[in-house]
Amino acid sequence: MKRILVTGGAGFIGANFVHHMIAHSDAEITVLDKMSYAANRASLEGLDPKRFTLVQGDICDYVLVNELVPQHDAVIHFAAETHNDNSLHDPRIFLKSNVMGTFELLEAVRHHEVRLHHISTDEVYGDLELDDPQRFTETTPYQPSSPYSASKASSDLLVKAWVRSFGIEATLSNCSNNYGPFQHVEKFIPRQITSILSGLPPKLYGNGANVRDWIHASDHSSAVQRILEAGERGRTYLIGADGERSNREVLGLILELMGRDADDFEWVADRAGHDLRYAIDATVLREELGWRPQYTDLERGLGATIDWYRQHRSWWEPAKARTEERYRRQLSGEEARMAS
Ligand code: NAD
Ligand code: TDX
Repeated sequence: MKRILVTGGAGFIGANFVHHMIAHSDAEITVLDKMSYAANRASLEGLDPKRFTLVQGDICDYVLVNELVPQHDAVIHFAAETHNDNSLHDPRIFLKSNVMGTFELLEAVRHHEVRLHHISTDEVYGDLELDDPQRFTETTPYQPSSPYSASKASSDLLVKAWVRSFGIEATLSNCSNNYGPFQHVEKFIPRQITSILSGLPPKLYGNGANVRDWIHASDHSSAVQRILEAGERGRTYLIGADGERSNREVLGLILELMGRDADDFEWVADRAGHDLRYAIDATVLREELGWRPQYTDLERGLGATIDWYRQHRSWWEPAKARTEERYRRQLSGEEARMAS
């Protein structure tokens, strides 16, 4: 697989994947990214121009998509609106990019007979009780909670329908919560790290008991590469690294690693419809495709991530004030709604 089109490659996981593939394959990569607020050109700086091109454009653009797709051997589809809090305040763009954008790509890979790998999330399965011994598997029924996860579930179902009805050459993966370099400051871990670096208090939603199953973005990349090499057409693979921790525990680790007191944060109002717990069983990927995660020590991974944000202030500082202002607006909108 020589020529790869990576949608959303200027975002967090897409950029990590591009760096991974440049280092661990001989693929030539084109990134198609509309450069939304979540994208950052600096995440792709320094890549060899013989092997890497960035095209600014929208996956909903039929003409552009049909020009680019046939020039490639595979499309790896990361592009999406990805933040749950935003989806609660302005869901329209989530349906447009995540559902209609995926539809445009599906039609293009069908007509041009190009392989597709669709990137999705464990959030399509809804949530688990804290004491549930079950984890999500490839056969767990879909039960999304938020506009974001419903839009991702919709896109997954479109991919499955295009496999069955049109025989497209596609695979899917649903991954747990990622962390690592290049993650936008709106997301939980970078928000807390960059708040501490900016002299602002970290903010914990609800009672902090919600559990997320953390995986380093590099492990997500190696899993996707393995699926590209050996995944079976039409199959879904779950990606996770057994990293379940409560939000309170993760924040506690960040505070400790950054030399702060354990209670040096603020409790804030809970997210509407907040999923309680996600947990992935990645047995199929491990046993059938022989994939193993490498970065499973969360404390070490968080330490390295904190160092990265310390050393890359110019990467995140322009977005920080804007993001905190957006959170303030969302909160006051929520308060006004609840008062009326
Ligand atoms: P991100 O928000 O950091 O990046 C998304 C990228 O997609 C941005 O660069 C944005 O500009 C681009 N994009 C959005 N709409 C587009 C459009 N219409 N046309 C072209 N480009 C567009 O997201 P991320 O965290 O890197 O997530 C990438 C993918 O992985 C998403 O599909 C997401 O659902 C999935 N995922 C994320 C996580 C996680 O923990 N972040 C976990 C599992 C799955
Ligand atoms: O300031 C915060 N305080 C807080 O307690 C923020 C931003 C979040 N939280 C909580 C909410 C969640 O329980 O932290 C947890 C993680 O929140 P997010 O980073 O917003 O991630 P989540 O909602 O779990 O979704 C993420 O993982 C699955 C990605 O954003 C999705 O794109 C992916 O599909």
